[in-house]
Amino acid sequence: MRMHSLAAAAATALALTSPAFAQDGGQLNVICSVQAEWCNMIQTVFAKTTGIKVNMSLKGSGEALAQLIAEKANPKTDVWFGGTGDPHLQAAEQGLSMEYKSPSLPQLHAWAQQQAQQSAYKTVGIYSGPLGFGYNTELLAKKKLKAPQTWADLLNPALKGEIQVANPASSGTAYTMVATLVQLMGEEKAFDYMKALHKNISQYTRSGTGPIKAAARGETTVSISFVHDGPGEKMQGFPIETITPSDGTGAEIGSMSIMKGARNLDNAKKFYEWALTGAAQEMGAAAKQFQLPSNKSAKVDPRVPDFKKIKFINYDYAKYGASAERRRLISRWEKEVNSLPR
Ligand code: S7P
Repeated sequence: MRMHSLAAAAATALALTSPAFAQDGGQLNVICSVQAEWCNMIQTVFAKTTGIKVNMSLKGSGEALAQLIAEKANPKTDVWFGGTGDPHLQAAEQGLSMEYKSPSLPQLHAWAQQQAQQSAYKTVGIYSGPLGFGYNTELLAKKKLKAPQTWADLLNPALKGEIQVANPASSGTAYTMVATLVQLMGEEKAFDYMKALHKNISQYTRSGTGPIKAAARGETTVSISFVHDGPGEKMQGFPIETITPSDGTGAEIGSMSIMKGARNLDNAKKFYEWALTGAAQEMGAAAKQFQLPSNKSAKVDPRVPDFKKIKFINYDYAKYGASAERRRLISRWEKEVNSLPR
């Protein structure tokens, strides 16, 4: 199926509410780590296109990796779709995912191909998105505060108890923040910074998307989040804006992997190839999620953050996607940051 517009993708998905459509192509078990609306859309459209029934389970990246480790001896998942790239690299390193070199790789941006190469083709980039801040414009105005522009701005004592970020032990988003700060400031300074930031944090949430939803709904003033999650909240009418820090930030390479021992391997490969097409990737924006698609032919919605205007660090995905480095940084964060009183 080739869809020509986001609207067509959305319309197709919405039209598929009939339980009567054929599902005789077997089944596929997918862990989906993007937000529910996108997961539901791909579940419906892929089933309609191929006749393959998709059993979909929704989990953030950190939780998804934990489940895949738990089911290693008896794999139940065929494909892991979406979620931050670091845990996909860890899954590759730990032998949880299988090598699959897609013929579609040349159609992808270099960063997505690089994610495949550095995992020995056990994962691939499907989207990218920058880390930054979300802020509730009404709460900021009420507090007579300016929007934060830099990482240092988050240390303003006026923001005490006003910032939410996820817990890096459970969230790929928050681990991206830790790895970004370490690369931006150097490890010692980054930990000093996170200790100071801790005083302003009201809550470390389990999932990475929680803080921007909380900021949108006025439950916190500022969030540290992927900025592509902002426009979807704004479209629901919430007073939320996003910004990337002017002193530099990191980006995720949202990834996809086929799991080793997949029980529905042929269907897993069909899904993987379909999910790499430009048309399938345009469903992200149709489902109000504004990551940059990895297929060069996918239309880029104007609400996708403009990467050319953002100051990026040169994120070392191989180093910070390694299990030992992730374990070390998270345990240091638990010991030196999370244990501090506020
Ligand atoms: O779909 C939004 C998004 O921010 O969520 C994904 C991911 O599951 C976040 O995982 P954590 O809950 O573990 O932080 C991101 O890949 C994606 O951009």
